[in-house]
Amino acid sequence: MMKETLEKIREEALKQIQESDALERLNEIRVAYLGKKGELTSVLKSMKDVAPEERPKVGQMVNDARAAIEEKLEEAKTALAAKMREEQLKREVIDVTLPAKKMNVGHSHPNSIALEEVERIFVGMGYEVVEGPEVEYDRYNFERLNIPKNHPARDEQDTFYINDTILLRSQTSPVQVRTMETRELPIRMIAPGRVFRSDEVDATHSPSFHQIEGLVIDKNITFADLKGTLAEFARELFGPETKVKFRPHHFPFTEPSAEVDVSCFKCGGKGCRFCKGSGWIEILGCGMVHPHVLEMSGIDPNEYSGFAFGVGLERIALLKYEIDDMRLLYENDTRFLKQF
Ligand code: 2NL
Repeated sequence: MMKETLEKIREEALKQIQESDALERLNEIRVAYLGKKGELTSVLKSMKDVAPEERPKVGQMVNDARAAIEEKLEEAKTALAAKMREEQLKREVIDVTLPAKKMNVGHSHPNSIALEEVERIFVGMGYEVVEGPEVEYDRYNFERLNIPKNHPARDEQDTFYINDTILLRSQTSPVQVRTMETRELPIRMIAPGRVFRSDEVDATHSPSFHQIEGLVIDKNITFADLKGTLAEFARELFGPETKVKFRPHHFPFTEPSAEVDVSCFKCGGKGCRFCKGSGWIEILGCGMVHPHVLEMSGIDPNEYSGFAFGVGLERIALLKYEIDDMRLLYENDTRFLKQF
């Protein structure tokens, strides 16, 4: 009778252990069978109903059952822990063959490289690099440069106005005007910086781009000085064989004025796809500073004369690095930038 009961308890316990799939469940089974109020313990408690001569035998059977259940519990626990560990390792698998993330250290922008080159050339000729505000008075941006009210360049369609008198500079000339107004003469300076025009974005236009203007003012400065300076600049920037060509032009702030072409540095002037067959590439505008412009900044045009020029930084960067779309300069994609 007792033996059958024990057999049943033992079988039932082992079966439950076999079927359990969690450590918590194994613990519940331990308590249910081996705990203070567990089934095996209650069998021991009912020993008083067993004949005395039978007691050692029954006691032995209870101990055997307990040992068997404990052993199975231990086995199941070890097996379950191993299984859980294996599943965890599968879940957290690391693919050591994946390429490592590269350190991205950035790169100088083509504009910056081109600007440093231009600055190096002019600093080498004794020029100062001067900077000034990007938000300007229309007085400095237009009036003082001989661009009167009603001039088409002042159109709200082309210039970003903050209010009636303040705007985003459309050129860096106001930096030169401020310098003429405050500094001792002579002046030899370049003014690089960001400028703004109300243009739609396309391959050659942007509402915000960069310009480098140059200004020299001294006694006896002539157009010959301008030609010599820009010819040397072109040779240093595009190579020693580079020729320059001055075409008459009009700017309100210079007289006479010219646009400057350089011989194509790709084909040497024979004509190619790059210079659209002409052999020449336009790079800048220049001229002798208008006497009225000097006067408005307090410089006597009978005593002093000067030349000035303006060049687009993006234009130089696009040409020099053979980039065919200006928009690439503003995306800051390092795959593009690191090519220069
Ligand atoms: C162009 C033309 C030019 C100037 C800018 C200038 C500045 C002062 C006085 C006189 Cl303070 N002139 N600047 C002169 C001629 C041309 O720029 O096509 N730029 C992209």
